[in-house]
Amino acid sequence: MMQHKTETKTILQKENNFSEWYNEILKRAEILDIRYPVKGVYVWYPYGYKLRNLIYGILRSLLDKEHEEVLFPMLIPEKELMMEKEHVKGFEDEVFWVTKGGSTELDIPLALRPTSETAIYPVFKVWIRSHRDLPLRIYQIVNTFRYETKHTRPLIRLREITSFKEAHTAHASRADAEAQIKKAVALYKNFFDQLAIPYVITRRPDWDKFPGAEYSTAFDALMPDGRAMQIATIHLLGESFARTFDIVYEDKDGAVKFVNQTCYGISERCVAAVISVHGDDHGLVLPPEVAPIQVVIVPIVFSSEGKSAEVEKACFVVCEELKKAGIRAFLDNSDERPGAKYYRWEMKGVPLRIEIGPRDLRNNRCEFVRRNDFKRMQVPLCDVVPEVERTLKEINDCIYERAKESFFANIHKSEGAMEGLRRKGIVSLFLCESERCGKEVEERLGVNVLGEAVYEDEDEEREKGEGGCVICSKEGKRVYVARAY
Ligand code: P5A
Repeated sequence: MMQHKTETKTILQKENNFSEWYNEILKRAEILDIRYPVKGVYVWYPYGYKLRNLIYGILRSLLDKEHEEVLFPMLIPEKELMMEKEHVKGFEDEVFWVTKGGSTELDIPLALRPTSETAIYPVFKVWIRSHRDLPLRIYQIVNTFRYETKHTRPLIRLREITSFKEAHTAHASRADAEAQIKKAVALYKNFFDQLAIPYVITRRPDWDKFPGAEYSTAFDALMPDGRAMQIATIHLLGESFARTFDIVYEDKDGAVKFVNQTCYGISERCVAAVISVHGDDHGLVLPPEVAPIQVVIVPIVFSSEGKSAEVEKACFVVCEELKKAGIRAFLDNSDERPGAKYYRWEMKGVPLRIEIGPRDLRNNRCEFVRRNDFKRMQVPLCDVVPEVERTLKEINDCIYERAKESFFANIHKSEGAMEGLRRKGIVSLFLCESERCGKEVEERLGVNVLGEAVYEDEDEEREKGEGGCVICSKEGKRVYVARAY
């Protein structure tokens, strides 16, 4: 690990050293304990789990407007799992099986859900009777299991995904299902905007869509090492699962029709994105909205003076005022030296630190230190609450601006041939729709084809346009490619 000793702390270098930085931050900020003795399976620390819950709280509040939360079983009978052909093909190598109860072989092997289509849709069949039952929109946040054979990574490529948010919807018509796809895209945009995470939205190429889907739309964020990470996907399932599981409804005119379905998912990769995109050499940098502690108050007492009752009291009063205003404030009145406290709370990404010392107190003020840029400002004690509220908003804006700057600096447009294209970040180039050309680009550049950009908003800059495929020169469309996680 690259480390530089400074007076009070050890700094971790994020640039050019992302992988080590990431693992070290998970440990030092107490997000995830990676010492659990099963590959691809990890333990949430209390602090990490608080962060996870605040992030998922945003997701829940967005979903709850139009979806209802449910909880389906984790075990799926072999027969159900195997019913949808495309779906099985996509997942068969990734399924964990339960084959014994004690020492008895089970009659029917049970799969640990890799995702829950085949657990949920047989139940949709009995829940849905008439057009009045539609649209049906549910979601659950559960653990799912995938026997990943690629390199596993905490929060990013897991064998037990602990925080799999999956939404499943059923509609009367294809148009309704497509409208739901648009809503899901808007919902996810809103979610990642609140996390200050920039992304591209693409239509995945046909050979890379979700098994069983007609098409898949994906959100990709950019990690600090220039690799893209798929942070959300939205799938139009159409009638494929409905036909397999016989999910029908009686329409107004008495006709019996198949439902049209969508599903969309997010995992704890969204937590990985928050950590990776915003963090710096001092540790986590958390958007205030999801920071378990938004403000830490540190009394400044010099060792010669010992503890000062006045300073401690002032700190306590400030902390209580902040809590009363609904701000997650914490008073660190432990015996550690201020330097050690700064180090700890910087590592944990607390957006704002308030320092109060004897001299501040004589002047009826305190000092704010912003985590994102270490900017200091003096604030009258009587203005603390409104100034904290204002500063937290400002910090959020700064974090987001910085993230967007670095994101857009790493999106390149290529006009010409493939040569010299092996750059960091996301590159857009012209490609035809054939799998052969797509795979060749992937192989030659060592990238993944993310797909054609999807724009919901007409005002957004259009990357579309047509040009010759970089492989076969036939008519192609502009698609994004990137090395991917
Ligand atoms: C959509 C929800 C599905 O499973 N069924 C229900 C659909 N889609 S998906 O693309 O396969 O997964 C959804 C998102 O989950 C993340 N993800 C993972 N995260 C961590 N570890 C893994 N092994 C893993 N596999 C998938 C991705 O962000 C993906 O977009």
